[in-house]
Parts: sequence; C-alpha cells; structure tokens
Amino acid sequence: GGLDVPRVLLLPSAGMGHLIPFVRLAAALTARRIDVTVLAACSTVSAAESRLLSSLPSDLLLDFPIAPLDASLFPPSSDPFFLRMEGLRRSAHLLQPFLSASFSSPISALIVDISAASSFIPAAAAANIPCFVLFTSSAAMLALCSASPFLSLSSSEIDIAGVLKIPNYCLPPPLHDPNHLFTTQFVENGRALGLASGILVNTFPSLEPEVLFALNSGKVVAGLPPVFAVGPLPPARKMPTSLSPAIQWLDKQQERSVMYVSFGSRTMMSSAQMRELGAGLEMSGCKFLWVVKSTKVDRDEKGDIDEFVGKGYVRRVEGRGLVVKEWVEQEVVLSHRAVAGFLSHCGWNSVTEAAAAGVRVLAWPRMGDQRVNAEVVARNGLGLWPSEWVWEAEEGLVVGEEISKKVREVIEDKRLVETVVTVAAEAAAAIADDGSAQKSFALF
Ligand code: BUP
Repeated sequence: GGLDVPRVLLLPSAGMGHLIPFVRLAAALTARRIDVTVLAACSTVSAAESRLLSSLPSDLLLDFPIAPLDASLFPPSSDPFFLRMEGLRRSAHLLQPFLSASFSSPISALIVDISAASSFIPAAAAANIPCFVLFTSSAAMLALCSASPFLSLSSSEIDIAGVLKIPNYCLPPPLHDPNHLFTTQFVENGRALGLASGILVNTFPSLEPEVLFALNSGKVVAGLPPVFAVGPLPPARKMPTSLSPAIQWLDKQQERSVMYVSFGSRTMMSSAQMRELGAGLEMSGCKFLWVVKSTKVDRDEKGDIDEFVGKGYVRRVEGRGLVVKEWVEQEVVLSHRAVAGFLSHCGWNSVTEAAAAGVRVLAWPRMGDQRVNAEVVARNGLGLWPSEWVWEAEEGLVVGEEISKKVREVIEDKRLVETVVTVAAEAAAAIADDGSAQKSFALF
C-alpha cells in the first residue's frame, strides 16, 4: 500500500442533508492528502442524490449494499429517507465482507453518519478499524443526542450541563414519544457515541462556543470522545457550466435586495400554507426567489407550480419574484451579491451556508432538529426566529400578513446587517489556514 498515506472511508446516510456534508468532508480530507473513498448506496432515494453521486470522480465512490428491511416492521408508506436510514443502520453486518472484497490494503479509519452510528461503531471495532462519526447537525443537537440516554426527554425544559437549555417544544417532535422508532434510534446512536474514536461536527467555535467547550470537557457526557469542529465545511467547488435561470435572475437584481426562500430538500409544505407564504411574500414588497417543493421526494414532484401556489400567481409576481421547483445551487445563491435574506427551515447545512455567506436568516423550522438549530441562529444574531409560528402552524396556518411583516423586519433590521457580517468573518477565520477547522483536522 501507499507509504504513510492514510486511507479513510466515509459512509453517508440518506438525503442531501447528509450526503452534501460528506462530499464536502471528502474534499476537505483529500486536500489534506488523505486517500478517501465514499461508500454510498448508489440506488438513492432522491434524484438530487443520484445527480450528486454521479458528479463525483468514479474512483472516489463505491456502491455500498443495503440489506432489505422487514416490511412488517417498517411499512413502506413511512418516510422513504427514514426507511433508508434504518436500512443502512441494519446493514452493518455487511461491512466486514464488503471491505475484504473491496480493499487489500489496510483502512485507517471509517467515518460513519450519526444515523448509523449504533451499529457501525461495533462493526468497525470487530473489523479492527477506528471509527469516527460525522454529526450532520449542530453541536447543540450533538449535545442533546449524546446526553439523551441520561435525560428525561419529557421535562418542560431540558438542561444540558447548565450550558444549553432546550425548551421542550424545540425537541424533534418524535422525541416526545419514548416508543417512537426515531426516539429509539436517536438514543441508541447517542449512547454509541461514547465508543467512537472521535466525533466530527460541521460547526465552528464562535457559533457554538459554550456547547463545544462543554462537549470537550466531559461536562455533557463524561468520557465522550474528542469532538472536532471542522466547519463550516466549504462547498466542494465546481463552477456551474451553464448558469441556471435562478442565478441569471439574481444577476439582474440590486445589491442585497432579495429574500431567498427554501425549506430544504425534504421538507414539504401544505398547499394552504404555501398559498399564505405566497401571499406574504407578495405583500412584503420585497424581491424574492422561492424554491417550491410539494413532495418529500423530488422524484415524485409532478404538476405545475400554479397548482401549489395558486393559479396566476407566478405570472402576477413576475419581475418581483421568481418561483422555481428545480434544484438551485444554494451555496451560489447565498453568496450572490443580490441576496439579503434567507427564509429557511434551518436544516443545519443551510444554517452554516448562510453563516458563511453573511446572509440574514428568517427562521421557520418545521421538523426534526430544525428548532434547536433555529435557536442557534437567533442566539448568534444570524437571524430572527418568530417562535410563535410553531404554535400557529400546529393550530392551523401562519398567515400571509404575519409572514410579510417578518420578511420586512429581516430585510430592514440594521442590527442584523451588522451581526451577520461578524458571523461571516468568524466563519471565514474558522476555515483560514491557521483557523479552528485546520486545527481540528490536524487533531483528527
Ligand atoms: Br432544496 C435545495 N439546492 O434547491 P439542509 C437544497 N440545497 O443546493 P435538509 C441546494 O441541500 P436534513 C436546493 O444548500 C444544503 O446544503 C443546501 O441541507 C442544498 O436541509 C442541502 O439545509 C440541504 O441540512 O436536510 O435537506 O432538510 O433534513 O438532513 O436537515
């Protein structure tokens, strides 16, 4: 084998929110002269994942097998991303045979997605391979996950080591049910973290200082392995060959005038809520670029935009707003000079991209880890989080007037303009040559 060149295997789980940070990590490790192979199930859940995998150099990628799930335990009607994650988690017995069939030289380390940690950490140990975890959300969520085996998740406020207080309504909703499969997985994966060789997380110290310090000083969980803040992971840059309609439209807009609206790759919105959002954006008088998603899985996306946002809407707002349903290059959008704000679901990748680009966030978290992430956004002055929207959405709808008011607030708030500049400077310092990410990679 190559003398002294470490070989690291990366094992991402399902969904763009997981695959993208792994691809970025692969680029970051390759740049540090590590021999990287991404093990990924090439029959993906979404078309976006397939496109991303096929854009990778072929020698970077190996197709990892997934064992079929028992349909009586996991009804095929469940969330397909969730089913795939569970499928991967239950495929750890395939690791050792797969590695002996695929590699003749020794493996230095495996980095596995948090959602498959509980099975792959022991499987890697059995194969004598040091196992690290990439935690694909915030350090705040990492603290919650690693402490979850020792917490009562039903208390009204969850106090983690006195440094992080999570109000109960901010928990990922399934965690309210101790018997939910998500809860079992979350707690099992959290418990397994103690057995990992280390944990990589896509954040940076100035964004989550207290939590990172607490994680690394044994305050959250005694004996937790080292936590490496390697973020914000820069996009694995490849310039677009042809400019998308969204970028061409942005090119024609004034500096810092546009609100970018997107709820991530797997969060859909009801048609009634979409219409309120459409009305709100129109009322705000701001320019906007809105990525509409009406289904969880992009392959199922059919029909006209008009069907979701209302007949005549797209034409009516023409010139002021562009509504698209295709994938946009979000990191290019966020760093475009015309973009001022981001109405976001607060998926963690989106938050780190907004932080790096210095774009103000209007947080509208909807599920999973998004409320915990929205708190990070609000705490750092990266944006505003109207948390009353949580209840308004639970009871019915967040109405257009309300949305319009908050959009204007984010666009006009002078203080936010200053705080996001600071956050962006800290993000840039974190990934500079002598920054925190470099130090974390060196330790790793
Ligand atoms: Br939609 C969309 N273009 O059109 P998150 C998303 N993205 O580049 P999610 C695009 O997908 P999880 C689009 O930049 C980010 O890197 C975006 O990840 C990119 O949310 C990623 O923000 C989305 O973490 O994932 O998709 O909901 O549920 O895992 O948080």
